[in-house]
Amino acid sequence: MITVSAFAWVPDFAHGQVRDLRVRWALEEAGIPYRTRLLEQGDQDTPDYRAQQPFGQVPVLEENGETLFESGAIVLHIGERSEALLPTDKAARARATQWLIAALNSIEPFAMQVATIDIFAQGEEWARLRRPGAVEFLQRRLTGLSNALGDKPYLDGDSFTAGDLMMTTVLRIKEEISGEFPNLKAYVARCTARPAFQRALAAQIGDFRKAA
Ligand SMILES: N[C@@H](CCC(=O)N[C@@H](CS)C(=O)NCC(=O)O)C(=O)O
Repeated sequence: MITVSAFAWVPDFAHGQVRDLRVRWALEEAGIPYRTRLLEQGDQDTPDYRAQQPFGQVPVLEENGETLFESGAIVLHIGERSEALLPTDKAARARATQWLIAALNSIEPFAMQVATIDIFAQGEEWARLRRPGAVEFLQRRLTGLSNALGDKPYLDGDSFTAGDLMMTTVLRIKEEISGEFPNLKAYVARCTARPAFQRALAAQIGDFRKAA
């Protein structure tokens, strides 16, 4: 059975944000069962775990003695087993991959700039000076995304893909900013209303409660 690494404890603000959620969601969409390996403080720095994830982060997916890290790579790997994530049509599959990478490469770094300021640098003078520019840059990227989505239900049209899964998790990082765009707000609501997302979220929160 597949094992996904996750943290036993994170601060409250990170509940529902930790990146194992992406993998749980993909597995739920694909209908593939999994269990979790909950890391206690310090586990991420053991040589065994570092051999699986060089940066000591979650998630790692483990199956039949093979391991994979990076949430994007893992979601694509799961997607190879499920049309619910990656369509079989080659061109549509490439477009789904394109949106997944756009989420990670063109939006997430800018959402993370704002999130990092808000979480780790609150009250610092440099953060007060930097935040408006970081927000403006994120809004510029979100304007491009909002225009590309238009009034379609999903990024590639009528069908949900791995690209939507990843984009949704990235838009949730600074939901109050992505929510300034009505179509992005509705898109996140549409994607997170999916039963697979709801199960994944409940499972992540449930693991934090169990470990508490
Ligand atoms: N690019 C990585 C990022 C993973 C990541 O940032 N994981 C965070 C939790 S959301 C983590 O493990 N942070 C602890 C650390 O960096 O030491 C991925 O998408 O898998």
